[in-house]
Amino acid sequence: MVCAWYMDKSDADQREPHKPENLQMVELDFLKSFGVLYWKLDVDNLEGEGLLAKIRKDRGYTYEDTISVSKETLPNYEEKIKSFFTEHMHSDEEIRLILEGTGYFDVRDKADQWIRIEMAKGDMITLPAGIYHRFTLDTKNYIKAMRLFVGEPVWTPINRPADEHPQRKGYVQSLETGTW
Ligand code: KMT
Ligand code: NI
Repeated sequence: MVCAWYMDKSDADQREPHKPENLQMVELDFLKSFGVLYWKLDVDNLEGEGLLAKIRKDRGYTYEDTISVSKETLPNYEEKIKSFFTEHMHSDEEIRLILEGTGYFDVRDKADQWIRIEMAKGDMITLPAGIYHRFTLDTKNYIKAMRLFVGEPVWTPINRPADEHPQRKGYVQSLETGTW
């Protein structure tokens, strides 16, 4: 099962877990209450299992590629790592299925607190359009993920503050109705 927790506020390396002493874990249902969805997939038998095909169909994902984040494989590595960890949102969902390695997605809850989600092989997550979030490798410095998208992909991060952005406004509004 996926592990997620409220982060400490220490300024230690972003790649450390940032678990406070009074650790407060977060359940999947709680993540879902602000639009973050999670699935566990068998990545060694993706087509056989059928769950990815179902998710693609249900959610309209039509595009996919892979990204390998390591010093050796990612062009402009230092720059990318920095921009992944700069708090931002997107105009569309961010969808990632982890194929190899590990890393952390940090998302803001409704009270604007950071929750850290530990991602490893087989973990699939979608972050709704407009949610403030960021990503970091952990101290093992490697992750490979499938990126999915509805239509032609737009990966552009829109850094916080972006409260006037239409998708941000839409997200804040859907937090009140809470249907995902
Ligand atoms: C992103 O947009 O944050 C990324 O693609 C990070 C690497 S995928 C785990
Ligand atoms: Ni992002």
